[in-house]
Amino acid sequence: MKFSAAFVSVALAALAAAQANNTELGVEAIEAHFSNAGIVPSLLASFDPVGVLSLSYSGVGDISPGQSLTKDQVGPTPVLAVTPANSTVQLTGNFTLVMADAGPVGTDETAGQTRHWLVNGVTLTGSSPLNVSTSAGVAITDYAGPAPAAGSGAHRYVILLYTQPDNFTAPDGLDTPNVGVSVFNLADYVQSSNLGSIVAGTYITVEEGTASVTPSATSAVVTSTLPAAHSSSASSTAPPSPSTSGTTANKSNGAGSVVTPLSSVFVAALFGLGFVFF
Ligand SMILES: *[C@@H]1O[C@H](CO)[C@@H](O)[C@H](O)[C@H]1NC(C)=O
Ligand SMILES: *[C@@H]1O[C@H](CO)[C@@H](O)[C@H](O)[C@H]1NC(C)=O
Ligand SMILES: *[C@@H]1O[C@H](CO)[C@@H](O)[C@H](O)[C@H]1NC(C)=O
Ligand SMILES: *[C@@H]1O[C@H](CO)[C@@H](O)[C@H](O)[C@H]1NC(C)=O
Ligand SMILES: CC(=O)N[C@H]1CO[C@H](CO)[C@@H](O)[C@@H]1O
Repeated sequence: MKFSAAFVSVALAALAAAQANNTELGVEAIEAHFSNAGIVPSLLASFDPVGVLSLSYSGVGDISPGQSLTKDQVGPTPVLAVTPANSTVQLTGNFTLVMADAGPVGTDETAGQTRHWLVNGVTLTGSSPLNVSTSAGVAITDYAGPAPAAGSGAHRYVILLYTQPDNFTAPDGLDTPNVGVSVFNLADYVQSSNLGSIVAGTYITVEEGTASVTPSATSAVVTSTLPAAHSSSASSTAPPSPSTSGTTANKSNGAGSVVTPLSSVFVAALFGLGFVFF
């Protein structure tokens, strides 16, 4: 009886630790996705988000990083929310929302990116997760669903939320609403306008037709190998046997996501502990 009580309390503590760090794991996972997909360092010199950006398309639901979607699926304006990494992360004030086409893996980003969405003065409302609200903002470029040229490969559409400090100054040409979709240079825009750091980000891939070029290979993200996956007692007893997420298959550039659901970590921990104690 003593053993089983200890077993249950250890298991519950393990579950609590695992749940508390779910967002921490999500932050590390998206960092790994951006590196594996070549978004860092070619589009962004670095990427240190302080939260997880969730993206949802009506008719599809929540999108996982790098998920491959069709032109039809990405037609409607998506809904975004931010889950801060922890309670010390304060997200108040104004933010800028950007969606840029980073092209297929291996694209030379110095040539610029097609801008699919740009809103200044975005606010975050509610509590964790915070809704990304564009209603009080200035929509420089309204959301325009990705429609890459047929045969041009799997384009990576990167969605980023930046802090927008008081000294933010919209550069000429992107300082009034209703500017149509066009090519800009994200890095230059961020620097010249005094935008702050990236709060959170994610990306999707959209491909039309069959690619005539073979994109550079990318590797999958295995969340069980990330540091946060080893920071709780639950995952330290879990075997490294991730299951493949059903929604992230990305045949075109191999940047699929491999995740270990926390519940399976917990179940594995239970079995591990049970084996020791009984
Ligand atoms: C909270 O999250 C931020 C951003 O990831 C990190 O820099 C900070 O160390 C975290 N603080 C705690 C107490 O975990
Ligand atoms: C957000 O930007 C608006 C102008 O677009 C400004 O009036 C407001 O003071 C800003 N809010 C904060 C908290 O910085
Ligand atoms: C946040 O968004 C959800 C879904 O769109 C909505 O149901 C909820 O009322 C929103 N909350 C706030 C505080 O805006
Ligand atoms: C703009 O404001 C931010 C935050 O207050 C500050 O860190 C930055 O140095 C300022 N940039 C310029 C060019 O003044
Ligand atoms: C939010 C939270 O409880 N985070 C914890 C995650 O785990 C680390 C230990 O690896 C703690 O230091 C954090 O406080």
